[in-house]
Amino acid sequence: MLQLKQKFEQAGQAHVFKFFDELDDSQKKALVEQLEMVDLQELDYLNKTLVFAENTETGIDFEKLIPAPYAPLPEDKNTDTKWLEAKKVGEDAIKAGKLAAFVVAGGQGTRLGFNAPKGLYKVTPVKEKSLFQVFAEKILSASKKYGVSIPWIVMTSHINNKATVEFFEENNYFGLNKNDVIFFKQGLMPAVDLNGKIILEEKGKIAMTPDGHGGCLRGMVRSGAIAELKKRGIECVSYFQVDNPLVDIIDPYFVGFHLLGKSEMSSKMIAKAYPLEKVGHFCMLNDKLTVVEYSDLPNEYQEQTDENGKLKFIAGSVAIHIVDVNFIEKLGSSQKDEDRLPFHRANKKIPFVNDNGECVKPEKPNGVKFEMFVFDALPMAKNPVIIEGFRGDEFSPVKNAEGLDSPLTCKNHQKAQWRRWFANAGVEIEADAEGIPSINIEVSPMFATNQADFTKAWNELPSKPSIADNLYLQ
Ligand code: UD2
Repeated sequence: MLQLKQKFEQAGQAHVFKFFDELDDSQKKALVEQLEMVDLQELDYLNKTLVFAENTETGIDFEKLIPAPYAPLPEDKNTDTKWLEAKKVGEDAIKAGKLAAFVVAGGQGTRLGFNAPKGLYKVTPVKEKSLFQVFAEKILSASKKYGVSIPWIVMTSHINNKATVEFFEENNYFGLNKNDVIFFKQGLMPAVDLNGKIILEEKGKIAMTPDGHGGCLRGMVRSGAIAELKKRGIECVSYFQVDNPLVDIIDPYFVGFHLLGKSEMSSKMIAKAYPLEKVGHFCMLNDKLTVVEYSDLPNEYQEQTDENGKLKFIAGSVAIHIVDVNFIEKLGSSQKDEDRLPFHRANKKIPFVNDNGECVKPEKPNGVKFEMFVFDALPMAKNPVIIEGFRGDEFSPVKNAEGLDSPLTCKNHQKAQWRRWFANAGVEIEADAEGIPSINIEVSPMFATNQADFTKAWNELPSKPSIADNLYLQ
């Protein structure tokens, strides 16, 4: 205890003990446990580089950025030799049990205004399935198709872990084998005020916030998830975010490109829908693949066009990756700076106790939270591969309560996707100019998760349902 106090004093953080003598034994114990988790050296470094730094700009010379190369979608995936070869390689790896699914679901969904883990949000148009149910059924459907169990890693945070696990329990894991769903909590970082002092949230509690989705790398190592995957013979994971029900989780083409390219981390790019779309940009910087976040890239660069009038930085990063298990293990366990993800700062409103020991809820940002981003692993990856995905089949996130990227747009995009699949199978459903059908429809992942499988399943139906409002195919 004395040693701990000294350490915090030397680091200029002695104030965390300010109310220590007023605490009861269990509160004292809880605070000590929290403090023992803090890496003071790391915090000192972050204060120097991110909190006190005069220049908080990214340091990127935007003039040096060039668009990153990617494998563009061919006219027809099913006749293009390269894509067919990738599909075969991917399918073989999936059948051999080398792939696991991995969702990062530790975020707080503040923008959506939903007061529960985001994965519980009801997202489908007819059956109102939750995001977690959609993902579970996609994984279950693939594991039936390929005749293999596909483990699913779910990263939660200390805030939403309990509610997430309970939701899976209550729903019997949506038909998945309970042993194939592996939860782990992401790490925490102390939050500091604008002078770099750790914030006391209560007299006996410091403010700790989730360490960003990039925290998944060390989280997977520390929690033992990586060891479990290795034990099961898993070689790579299909990484996705909790807010995108359109994601094609088990995509053999993508797995195949990753393996054929001997890549440690691969990504899907989606052509940006409009110049200022809030996605990262795949760029090359000094020969390294880098994602430059929308908030870091000045508008003039986001809007730049080439001689044909096409957006120069068109490749949007939608947080869909295939990552090697060995690469995660290397980065997640390394003590070397060059192998570790950098932290970013985010200014936040963080409740605190004032000098009189009263709890205060600030009106404006009063503190700094430190986060890692998973895409910062790309410059460290060997042979990173990017392939193009078709937005209508891959990406429609639920981020905001209304407007762009909202529950409404997401439902419409799901329905438009299924209508396209129907049309391809020879069934026309009336739609507006954007392809959104006039009737409400839903296709369960258990029926099909892509166009080709849909046509097959539809043709095999012994009796076809009538095409009417609230049609549900399962
Ligand atoms: C992210 C990407 C953006 C683009 C977009 C696509 C960043 C900084 N930007 O933007 O480039 O790809 O997604 O939709 O990532 N999460 C955790 N733990 C955390 C923080 C987040 O698990 O501590 C999860 C969260 O649950 C969600 C995902 O990470 O699944 C994305 O988080 P976000 O909503 O903060 O990212 P966003 O929309 O700013």
